[in-house]
Amino acid sequence: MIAEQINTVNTIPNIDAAGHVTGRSIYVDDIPVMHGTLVAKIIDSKLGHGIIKKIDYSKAEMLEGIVRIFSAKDIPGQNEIGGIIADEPLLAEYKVLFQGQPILLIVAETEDAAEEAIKNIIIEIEPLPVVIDPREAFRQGQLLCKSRTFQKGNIATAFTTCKYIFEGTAETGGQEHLYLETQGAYAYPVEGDSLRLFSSTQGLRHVQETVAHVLGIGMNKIEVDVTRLGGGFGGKEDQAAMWACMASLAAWTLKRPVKCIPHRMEDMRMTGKRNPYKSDYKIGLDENYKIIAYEATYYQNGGASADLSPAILERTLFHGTNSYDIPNVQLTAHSCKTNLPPNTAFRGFGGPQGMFVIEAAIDHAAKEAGVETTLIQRANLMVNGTEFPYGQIVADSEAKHCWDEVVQLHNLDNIKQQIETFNKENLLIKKGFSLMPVCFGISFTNTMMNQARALVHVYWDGTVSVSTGAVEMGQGINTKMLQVTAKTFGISTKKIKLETTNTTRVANTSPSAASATSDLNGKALLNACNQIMERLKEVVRTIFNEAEESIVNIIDEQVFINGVQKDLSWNEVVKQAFFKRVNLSAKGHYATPVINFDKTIEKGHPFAYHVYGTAITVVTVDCVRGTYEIDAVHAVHDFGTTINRNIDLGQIEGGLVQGIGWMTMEEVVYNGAGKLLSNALSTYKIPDIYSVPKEVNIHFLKTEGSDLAIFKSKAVGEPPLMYGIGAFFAIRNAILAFNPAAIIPYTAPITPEKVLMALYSKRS
Ligand code: LUZ
Ligand code: MOS
Repeated sequence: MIAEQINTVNTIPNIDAAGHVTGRSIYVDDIPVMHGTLVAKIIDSKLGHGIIKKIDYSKAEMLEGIVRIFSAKDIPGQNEIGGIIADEPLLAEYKVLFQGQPILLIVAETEDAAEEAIKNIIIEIEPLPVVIDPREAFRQGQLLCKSRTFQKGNIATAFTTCKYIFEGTAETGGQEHLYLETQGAYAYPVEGDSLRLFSSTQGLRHVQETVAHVLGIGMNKIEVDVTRLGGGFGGKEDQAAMWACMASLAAWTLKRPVKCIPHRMEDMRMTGKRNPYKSDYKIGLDENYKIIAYEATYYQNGGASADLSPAILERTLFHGTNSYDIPNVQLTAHSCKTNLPPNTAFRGFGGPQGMFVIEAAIDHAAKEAGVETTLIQRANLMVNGTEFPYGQIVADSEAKHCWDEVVQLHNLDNIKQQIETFNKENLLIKKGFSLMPVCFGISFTNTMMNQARALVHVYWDGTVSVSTGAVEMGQGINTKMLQVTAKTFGISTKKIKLETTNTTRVANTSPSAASATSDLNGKALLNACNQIMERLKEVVRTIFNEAEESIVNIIDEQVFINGVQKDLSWNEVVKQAFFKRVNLSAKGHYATPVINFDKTIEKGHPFAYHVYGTAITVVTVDCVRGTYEIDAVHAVHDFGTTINRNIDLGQIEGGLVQGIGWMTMEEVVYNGAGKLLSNALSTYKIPDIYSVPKEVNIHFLKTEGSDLAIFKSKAVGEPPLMYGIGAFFAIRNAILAFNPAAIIPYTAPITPEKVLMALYSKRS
């Protein structure tokens, strides 16, 4: 019965779909504005590093339509923001550390007035040297936080026993989030020196507490409300706070409604992106290509302040060995302080950066040893019972299962044969392929963050209101929460309304991030629904004079006792409960059990479970032009028991294409002065309909799923992004088919320009 219900609920479409295609979905800029709403615009630094000598806005402030110009001195509370380390001034006072750093906030009646005023502001900055390279920052001792090392076995002695040892470097670039909806916030004063704040944020608590600190007041005076986001991808996990602080500072001081929403180019130059990494690796193998030792040092480009970089650094370490079982490992990570906007969370959160390095090391070893990369990959996939470098014992490994299934389903031998034949027959077009295994840990690496709450009201007409701490950002979380509620109550989804995410209904939320939103909020919601359900069952037993052991169910809104249908509907039970003065509301709480991590020894059991998968990527490279196409991606993915097949497939496809974009075409470029050159969609290329794989096949691995996943439906947000790494290696292999002596550094993205250079390069 339960299984059937899951299946019927399983088919529901994303409840936001109709609103999105008809333009009725409400984003921050669609909220009806109050009378007298002002606009806030940020004046940002045009220099990458320097000492502020003079700021003069006296003339600008006198202009028509200008209400007020705020500088650091006008902040009533604390100027320093930052979720992990408070090291980032909201408005720069003495120094600027990056181009795009906010210095002043203009509040005006209209945007035009603000633009006019900007021309009349004088800011003098004495330039200092700009550092944008993480290795250079490291040499200068510029670090954002303590460096960390994960260790297993003993690499020093292990390397002495290896038959093959290879060393090299690997680099991955940044990535612009390019959420369709830019950052933004709208704030207005309410009674009691309080604020109501609409923010495009993944993390309501962080916005609420940051605004409270900046204003020097309690969190209880700030109500944050989120309808939905037009995408986040990590870019609004912490960085939404800055825009919220700007709108709030003005609204609270002026006692007027204020909107602060940047244009695309302002958003692109002022916000941080995925952390670029430069890394060193050393890999040692025995005569059977078993990896005996692996050493990596990661230089993370953190930007000018810590933001989430320390946590991202940590996840790089957690995923440094991807899906491989390696007995001796040493991974060291440095978070380097550079004169760039603070880099931040981006789908995968440092995991992809770490995985690229081990894949590069394995590919390097294979090419030098003269064997196929896939041979080394397959020979080292982990199995249950082995230990991750951070101490967690592998208990749920589907690594070989996924690999073998995709190899068999898509007949890898046949693919290889076809590619070989094609490459023999074509002189100037070459194909290549790769396999990319993925193992991603599910839970915030910071154990404390793995908690959530939900508030459910059953109104006495039988309709239901659901609030959770989850933020809908296009990933379909509201649809999944609707399914959890409908299934638990045994009622139609039509009876249920998903409310906005709001700090007065659900407090102290963790951000919707780490792929953990459905699990954490779903389990909290399940807990709330079950509390109400137990009370309703008691009401039913009373009505029918049934003993406590009798089993009450509600299926399709009808009451069953011990499997026998009664003449009593959901609506009637709810009404009866209300008459009997039974509480029809509940607050659910969930904290992931089992998990722990001890940073002093860098060991523990940080993840509730892991998600596995393997993708085969096939590409075609035009060896005259350096352009390429992704022919196909075939993946076997571990969904557990999915509760919504189509939404999960959408997450896989979106993640995959975003990963391919990061690896192949998205190139964040700053010049030596720290100026963002890829500052618009004309200079920053993301995958479009023409650059997606021609064919995508996603297979659902048949597994049970984990009890720590909501209804055993495993987390799906971030893991598929890493399939995109396969595109890099497939393109690299196609280039080698054209020119076996090509020099192709492990430097992503592998743009068409780089492909062209590599095609005609030669090892000396
Ligand atoms: N955010 C965070 C994340 O604060 N901690 C994490 O472990 C994490 N992982 C993935 C994405 N966002
Ligand atoms: Mo994220 S990188 O899960 O906000």
